Amino acid sequence: MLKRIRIGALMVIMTLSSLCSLYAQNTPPAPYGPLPSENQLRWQQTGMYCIIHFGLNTFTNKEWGYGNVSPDKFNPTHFDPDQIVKAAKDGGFKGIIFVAKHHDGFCLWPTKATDYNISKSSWMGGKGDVVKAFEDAAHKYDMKFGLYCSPWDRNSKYYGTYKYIQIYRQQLRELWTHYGNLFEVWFDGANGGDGYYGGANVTRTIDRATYYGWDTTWAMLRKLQPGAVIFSDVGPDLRWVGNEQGQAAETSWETFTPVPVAGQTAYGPGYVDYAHSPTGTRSGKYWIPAECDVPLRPGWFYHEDQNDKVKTPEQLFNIYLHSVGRGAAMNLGLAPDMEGRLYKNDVEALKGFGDILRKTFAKNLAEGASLHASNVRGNDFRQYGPRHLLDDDRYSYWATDDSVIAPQLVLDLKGEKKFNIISISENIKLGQRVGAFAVDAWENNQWKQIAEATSIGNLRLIRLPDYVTTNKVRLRILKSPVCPAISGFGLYSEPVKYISRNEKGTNSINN
Ligand code: FUL
Repeated sequence: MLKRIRIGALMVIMTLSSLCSLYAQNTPPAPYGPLPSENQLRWQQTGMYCIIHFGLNTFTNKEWGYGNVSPDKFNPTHFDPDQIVKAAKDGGFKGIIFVAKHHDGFCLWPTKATDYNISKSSWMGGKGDVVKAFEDAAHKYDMKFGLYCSPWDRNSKYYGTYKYIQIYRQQLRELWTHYGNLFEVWFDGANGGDGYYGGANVTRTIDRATYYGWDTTWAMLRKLQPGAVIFSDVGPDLRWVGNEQGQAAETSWETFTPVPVAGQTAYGPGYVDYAHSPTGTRSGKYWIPAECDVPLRPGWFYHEDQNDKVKTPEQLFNIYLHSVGRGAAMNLGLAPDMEGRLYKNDVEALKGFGDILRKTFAKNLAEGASLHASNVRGNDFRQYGPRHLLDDDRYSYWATDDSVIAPQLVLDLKGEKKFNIISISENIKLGQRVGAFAVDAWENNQWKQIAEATSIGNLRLIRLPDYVTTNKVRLRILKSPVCPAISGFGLYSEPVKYISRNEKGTNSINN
């Protein structure tokens, strides 16, 4: 009798424990490391946008105005924000950030905080508001809108004192109150130096660690623009990638632990050790992905002698692969000319770039493939099966049991497919998990490795050194501290005509 009870109890325990283990594998994987906020997720989906520099410098042929030029100099003859924003849209961009005030201190909206503003210009009889004009154009073309107002102000006689911080905050308050919902607010690290400063014509240095009181300003921003991400050298939402070539590092983590410059204890915009900015930090303390800014021309502002130095569509596509394709965002600088329009070469370059994007990503050649994973979490194919790699849901994903951290997935392409770009993404709502992966193609009755890379994050695009034709592809996760959660996989073919030719006349792909 006692024996029977014991056996019965044992069976109950066994059933319970197998139920438990089944349950355990059917619960979603635990998130790994810091996670993106809702704003960051939205930004990550935006992916590419343009920053527009248009102000007094446009008319004085300068990159950094000294702060002493008369507002009357601002006099575009055919200002056409629609033409500018539409050109960005044709380039595939999804938003614009307008530079409302650059280092020269000239405000492109009728601010009450300083006289050095557009209302003091005779343009439009002092009734112009360039910020508003760009906001309206963005709205019209269904583009997101963001703003940059330079902390450094070479015009203000108060720069360097607390009074300037009050003025600066007043400017920000106006911008964050009257120009709609901003998707991003931009801050840069160029702080202090020589300037006009109300006629003082001196050099002013500030303590970058304390002068601006960023915590207070950013708290104000969170209140006035709760949907905006904050960009600066160190975040808190997006980090500067550390160069103005638009290049994230080959390994670029979405997480980042900012480190102070040697010999300092604090970090902030303008005083951080930039060595880590292009790569970020594996399993870093914060989710602070990189934004890669790069001007379409050599300079950020318009200069006539750069009209023939506009980047080509192919160069822009390269930048795209090295920014968006490395889990970061691409922020391309546009420079309207003295008429107040984009020069024709710029418009053509944008259109050409947009065409490459549209043609290359028109069709995912992995679509319709049958998928065979070495493991599916809790055998729950509906929830965690590999079919989620090819569906339209950005966040549905293939996951494995917790114990399986190096799984493989074979895609039977149902016939030969020719491609030169591989795309893969993680469900970043569960953090950045994978540390390395490889892709193989089935060639001559065996697997041949065609790609190997490290970070994935929001998106990883790999452009192969040559086109590959195959009917089977294999993804191998090589390194992951926890079970992977992969949400997308794609194979794409870049139209041959866009691939630059080397001297011998054969096609070569610039990686
Ligand atoms: C930098 C500035 O100094 C440049 O003039 C430009 O505005 C660029 C986008 O940011 O920090």
